[in-house]
Amino acid sequence: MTAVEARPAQTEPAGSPAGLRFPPGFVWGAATAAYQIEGAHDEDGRAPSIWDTFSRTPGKVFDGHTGDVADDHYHRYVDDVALMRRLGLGSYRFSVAWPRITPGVTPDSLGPVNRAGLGFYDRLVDELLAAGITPAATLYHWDLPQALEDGGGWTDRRTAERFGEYAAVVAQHLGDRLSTVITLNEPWCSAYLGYASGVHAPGRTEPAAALAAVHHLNLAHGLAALAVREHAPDLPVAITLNLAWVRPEDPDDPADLDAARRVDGLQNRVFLDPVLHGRYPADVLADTAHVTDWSFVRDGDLAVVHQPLDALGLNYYSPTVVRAWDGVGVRVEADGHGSSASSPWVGSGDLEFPEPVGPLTAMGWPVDADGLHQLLVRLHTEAPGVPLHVTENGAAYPDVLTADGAVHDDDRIGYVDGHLRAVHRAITDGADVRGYYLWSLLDNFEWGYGFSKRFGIVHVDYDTQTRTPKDSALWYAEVIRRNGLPGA
Ligand code: IFM
Repeated sequence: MTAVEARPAQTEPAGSPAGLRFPPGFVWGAATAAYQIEGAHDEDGRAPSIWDTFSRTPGKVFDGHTGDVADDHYHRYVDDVALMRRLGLGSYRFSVAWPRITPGVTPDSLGPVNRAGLGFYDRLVDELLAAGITPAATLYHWDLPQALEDGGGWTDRRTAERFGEYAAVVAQHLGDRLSTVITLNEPWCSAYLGYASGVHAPGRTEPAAALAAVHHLNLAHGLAALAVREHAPDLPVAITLNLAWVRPEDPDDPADLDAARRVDGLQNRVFLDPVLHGRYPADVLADTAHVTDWSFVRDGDLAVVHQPLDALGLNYYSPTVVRAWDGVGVRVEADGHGSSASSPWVGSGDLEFPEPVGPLTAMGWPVDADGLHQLLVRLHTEAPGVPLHVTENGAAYPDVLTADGAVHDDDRIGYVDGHLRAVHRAITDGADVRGYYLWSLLDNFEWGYGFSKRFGIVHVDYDTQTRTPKDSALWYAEVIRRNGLPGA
């Protein structure tokens, strides 16, 4: 393994002639999620999650793999933390697997706390702190206990209630040592990919259920924030959203503009508005009225969702271009009436997404860092006073471990460099961006794509579990050391 020595970050002011420097104290991190890296799927009392069930269902994961072993991080976390330290990471964002913490949870009862499951995160957090790395924990990164899905999953408000209780357990046990707790990761994916398009666990294709899931995820965030504040009052609370930078294909076409409004509503404002302002957007309620009457929103719920935030996390990968459906080809609305039941765009009306234009990553996602700048500036305006963190950003590319024992991933370096410049521009424009977490530290189980897509800055050989820092990891270590980018 390449040795990378951690050195203290420099702290020149942003815009210094010495190069592109970030503000003093800017947090440089990397992120992962439990099911994607931990493995140890049946150890120390862990119960099955919806992703265990889904990945075992033939045809659901592209290469037929599961997260049973993944990166075996559960057993290798000491070495993985040592690697983070050598890279000089200031912070590590990981997620806690709910099925390890209360494996006996049912829709009506949290069940006993599993000390062995908690013990893993105890040890991980202590190891991180000993390495000088601040631990930022996400409470939910998609691995819902299967027993809760059997009772309705996120379509049932009891799941939100149990989530609040689970959040209290984590806050009581780890709250004194975490730097931040993030309630949910990308609830858009949990709701729409899990319950409308069905490409994520639990694989349901029920548009009305997806909107119930949206609300219960929002409610879960609020209940968790309240629980954390009760049990760990000093622990900063955040939520991470994968917001879309939505652009109409033709900004002069009113139909395209309206399509962009509808996508913005379903992806961005249906989460931002209740969390930041305690209300659902009227246009989204109207657009989706033919799918559901939203009667799952009870009196008082929105006040619970609307908790003060100590930070807001943004995950950004690529822009979203949309146009009105031209009457030819596949329209994308999932309206519950059989038009396109496998679309995540519940009640969107007729719209479509043009073929993305390159350059593209291995996911087929266009590379356009402007969206990151635009979204950070928008969040700064919509959530004044709330510190922002880029909690995920990165790219999959077809990496090759070459004969020299390295991975020369210049394309990933270019991607991250461009996006860091966009973050820097947003800071210059006034956005209060405090940190950046690269997705991902390690190659890992990329959900429905299995192990076929590699997002890591560290290559993982899944047969031997050998970790090899890619060129991007060495480059990122240098960015961290300089607290900025070379040249401007
Ligand atoms: O791997 C995922 C992660 O779990 C959530 N955000 C997007 C990443 C890349 O698809």
